[in-house]
Parts: sequence; structure tokens; C-alpha cells
Amino acid sequence: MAEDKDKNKNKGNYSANNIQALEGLEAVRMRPGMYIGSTDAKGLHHLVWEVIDNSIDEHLAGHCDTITTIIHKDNSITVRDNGRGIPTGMHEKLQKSALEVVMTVLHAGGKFDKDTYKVSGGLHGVGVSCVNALSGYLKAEVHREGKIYTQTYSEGIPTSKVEQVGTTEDRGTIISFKPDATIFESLEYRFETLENRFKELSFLNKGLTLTLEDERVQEEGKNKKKTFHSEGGLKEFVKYIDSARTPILDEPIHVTGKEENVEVEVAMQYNTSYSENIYSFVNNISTKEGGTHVSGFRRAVNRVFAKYGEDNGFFSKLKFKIAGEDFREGLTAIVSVKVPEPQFKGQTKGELGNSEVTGIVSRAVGDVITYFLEENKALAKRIMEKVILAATARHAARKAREMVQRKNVMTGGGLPGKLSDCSSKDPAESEIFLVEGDSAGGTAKQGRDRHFQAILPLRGKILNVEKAMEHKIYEKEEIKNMFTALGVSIEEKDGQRILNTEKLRYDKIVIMCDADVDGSHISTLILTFFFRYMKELVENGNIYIAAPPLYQVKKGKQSKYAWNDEERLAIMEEFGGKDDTSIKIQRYKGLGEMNADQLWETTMNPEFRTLHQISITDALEADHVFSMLMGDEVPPRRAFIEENAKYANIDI
Ligand code: 0RA
Repeated sequence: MAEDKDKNKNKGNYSANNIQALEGLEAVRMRPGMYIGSTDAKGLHHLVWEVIDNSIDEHLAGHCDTITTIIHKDNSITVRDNGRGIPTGMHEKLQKSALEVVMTVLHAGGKFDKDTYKVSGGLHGVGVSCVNALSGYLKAEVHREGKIYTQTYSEGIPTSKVEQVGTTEDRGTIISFKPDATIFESLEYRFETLENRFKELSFLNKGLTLTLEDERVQEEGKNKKKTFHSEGGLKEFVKYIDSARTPILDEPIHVTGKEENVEVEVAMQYNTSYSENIYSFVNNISTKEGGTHVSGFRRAVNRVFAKYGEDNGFFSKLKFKIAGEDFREGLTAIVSVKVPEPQFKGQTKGELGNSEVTGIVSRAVGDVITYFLEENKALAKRIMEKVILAATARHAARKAREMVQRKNVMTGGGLPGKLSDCSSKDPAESEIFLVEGDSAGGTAKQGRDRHFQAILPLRGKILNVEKAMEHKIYEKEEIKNMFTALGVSIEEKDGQRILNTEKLRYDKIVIMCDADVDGSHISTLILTFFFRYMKELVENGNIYIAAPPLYQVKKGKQSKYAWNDEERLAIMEEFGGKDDTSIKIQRYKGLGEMNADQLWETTMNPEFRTLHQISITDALEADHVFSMLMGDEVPPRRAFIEENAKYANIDI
């Protein structure tokens, strides 16, 4: 935070006539929602925020270090601060005490006078007069220049004159109010709600002590009471947020700066998690939707870390570009700015719009992290390693997917060269055979009915999806071909991968492999692939396994196929018994041993073939079998990447 002196340098002497009277409080009571958001529990608590904001402004102006809030038994509230006290002198234009003006004129409070208040705390900025209008009873007590003044109100209307009621050595303002029961749906204050905000405010305003006392609840014979105070400010805030995480830096990086009356304070820490947590505030108000201050912060982080990484050769082995988000994996940061005239945008007005703030934050943060990296080479290296890790993981999976899909789009659905497509464009009648090996592929191409049957030869072994991470999968020609040929794509919705099957080109996808051990291994592989990457197709019943015969049994011109030994023996019996030497048996070692006609007859012709439709349980089983075959479980992402990154070959 800036020096107090600096802050008050241009501060003109406040006098009662600085206060601009604007409009009556009738409007506030007519439409409370317009001023405090709502009349439910949220609006009820908003009254406290409004009063507190005024006291915080006093703190920001360097005149107040303690704010005490009491929840009374009847749910009325008292907020006391040790600021300068609301001025009590005569307001010349209105011929009233400034205190009365501040309390009864909407938007008075001095906040509209830029010279008087540099920083306004309230997002709504409606001021204490709104609280007054919405209170059945309110009492303002001012300790100022050795005297105590009070005035009471009901529904915002004075019920007494401003009176001097005594003398004092203290300074400050005490506001007591009871929310109007005819306006609020709920009158019950929640200790935790106030507590959470006070805790946040103590971090955001280091050195300020906030106390919350609840007269409704007794603890150890006394009122429940909590005090919030932070000397570390945002640094402590970051530690508090990250208390369940493992930090990477010894201490959070801390940034303070001031430019064009915009104050910037940032604290940031890296932890070993994968999530990004950026909290932002404008004039102590949380900006849930971010805005120009958060953009400025992100810009600085991206710019400085990217430059540091490049200048120091950290990224030289990378075959891809690092993205902004890679610098923010495992980053917790609080970005707090104080802006004299904040402009809020967005649906909930939770986004800062002032464009000049981006550059101001970016410069302040950029300078500090540049310096930090130069001064802390070892930590800088750790951060860079983390960035590379994040980038590798992100890039790998996402880019691989994108590539497959981009290619799809670029080629306008251009089909893989290896695909022998069918002539029908109607998915309902179309089938695709995924055939193990080029030679069997060739046979299938000759044997098929080209009207509705497409052939895509695959080298099945290539689909070893067990050891490869998702990204590796997409680098393989076979996989890309599969996506393109089928016309499906993976999309991300809310971080969830979903398969878009709207453009699926074939309703039947038939895996056709040799009927031997190898062949079954390959079907398992392909099935596992579908299970893991195109589960939707399995669920929809699009996946089939073809069943080529194992034997051909011949006698003279007679010929029959057998799918197992039992069938073979039965056919042999039929042809004259197993001792008949004229019976010839051919065992098909592979699809390639069949000619095109045979393959058509036995395996592809819908009239005679048997297709085994794959259910999700089959696929699950395949997945399980496969995992067993290949040994251990799919290694967790991090372990996997670390293991591979060790070999300095980031191209995984
Ligand atoms: C107007 C002008 C000044 C202070 C305040 C209002 C003020 C309002 C509240 C509400 C709760 N606590 C408050 N403390 C101060 C500036 C006074 C000066 O220049 O002396």
C-alpha cells in the first residue's frame, strides 16, 4: 500500500459544502433492489457492507485502523470506526449539518467529489444514506474535534436534530441501525457471512483490525467475538487460500505499484497442483468475472515468463509453443487494484472495464517478476520445469485431437487414401470394415459389395493404446484415418470430452481380423481403442466383430466352412466320415488366405455372415483383458510425463 502522505498529498481540506446533495431517499424505499441488489438475506448483509465501506475508505485514506461490528440481540447492528468522523459543520447550500446531509441525501457522503475521496470502497457506492433509508431506526454518533454529536432517524428521516451530547478524546463514527422489517424478507444476520467478508477485508487491508461480536451467542460466558487482522496482507491471503497445497516458492511474490492514481497490489504463489486460482478485487470488492486488472496480470505473467524461458533456453527442446495457461498451472494469485472511478461491466457488474488498468497492472507485475526471476535462478528453473510439464501435457492431448479434426475440416471431409469407400452416402445402410493388414484389405476390397461396404485396412498393432497417452494416439496415421473415415470428432464441453457422432458415415463398423490368436489380440486392441476413445459408438451398438471361418472342408465340388472344430467334424461326418481321404481341409491362418469370393461368402455377405455386435460389457472386458495383457494400469498423467520428460525428449 502507498504511503499515507502520498495518498493525502492532493487532498483538499474537506468542508461541508463539498458534499453534493443529489436526490431524496424515497426512491430507495420504493425500489430497494435498485440500490442494494435485493431485499433477501443478501440485501440485508449489504447494509453492513455499505457502512463498513465508508470506514474502510477512512482506513484507505490513512485515518482509521480499527472497525468494530456488533450484532445485537435484536439483529440490529453497530459499526464503529476510529476514522475522522463524519463532518458535522454546516453545509452552506443546504443549510444543514454535513452529518445530516451525508445521512439523508443519496450519493452525498463526499464520494462524488473526486478531490475528497480518491478511492471509493462500495461497488454500488450508494452510501450510508441508503442504509438509513432502509432502516426502521438509525443513530449516527460522531466523535470529532473533542466533541460527540448524534442524530437519530427513522426510514431515513431525521427524528432529532444534530446534537452535541458530550465531549471526547476519541475520533470516529458509530452507526447503529435496525433494518426495516417491512422491507427485508429476512432480518437474521449470519455470523459466518460477516466473518468471511471481514477476514477477506483484513487481508485486503493490511494493518486494519476488524472485530465482529455477536451478542446473540454466548461462548465461555462472553459474547461470541472474532478479530481479523493481517500484517502480511495479500501474501498472507495467498498462504491462507493455499493452506492445503504444497507451495513451490519460499514466499509468495509480492507486487505493489501506483500509476495514474491506480494502486496495484498482487501476491502470487506456485503450488504443486494443476489448477489456476486467480482472485481479483477492485476497491476491496471481489470481481468474480475478472476484467482489465486480471488481463493485465495475465499479460505480465505470460510476457515475462515466456521471455525468461526463451532467453535462458528452457524451451529450446520443445517442438511446440507454450500457451498462456501453461504459465498459470498451479498458480494462486490475488490481484487487487484501487481505482478512483471504476467502471463495471458484465451481467453481474463483476468485471472491471477501465482499459488503462491493464497496462498499469501489467507493468507493475512485469517489473517485479522480471526481477524475481533474475534474483532467484533456482526457483525460476523450478517454475520453468513446471511450465514445460503443463505445456507438454496440455499440448499433447489437445493438439493431437485438434490436428485430427483440423485435418478433417481442411480437407473438407477429405477421406484417407487408404479408404475404399462405398458409393452409398446413407449411413443407415453403409458399413465399414476395419481390416487387419493391407493384403487382407485388398481381398476384402475385391470381395465386397461396393454399394454399401467400405474397407479401411489397419495395422492393428499400431493401436497399442495402453502405453501411449491420449496425445500419442492422435499422432498415428491409423488413428487419424479412423476418425476421418468414420466422420466423428472429439469435442470438449466444460472440460469433458465428448464424441460428436452427428456425421458418422457408417452405422455398422465391423472389425475384421484373422481368426487366430494374433487376430483376436488385434481385435482386442481395436476394441480397446473404441472403448477408450469412441465409447459412444460402442454404447450405440455401432461396433461389430466379423467372424471369418477357421476351416474350409472340401470334397470334390462340395465345400463348406467351419468356424470351429466341432463344426469341422460335423461337416466331415456329413461328407463321409473323418477317415475319408478325399476330404480336404484348409485351415485359414489368415484372411489373406481366402480369395475374394470366399471372404464375401463367409464373412461379408449379410445373408450368410455372422456379426458379433459389441456391447459395452464386451468392450469393458476387452479393456480389462488388454490392461492385463499389457501389465500395469495406465500410469497417471504426471508420472508418465515426468518419466518421459527425463529423457529430454519432450516430443511425447
Ligand atoms: C464524508 C467526509 C469525510 C468522512 C466521512 C464522510 C466519513 C463517513 C463515514 C461513515 C462511517 N464512518 C465514516 N467516517 C468518515 C471526510 C472528513 C474529513 O475530511 O475530515
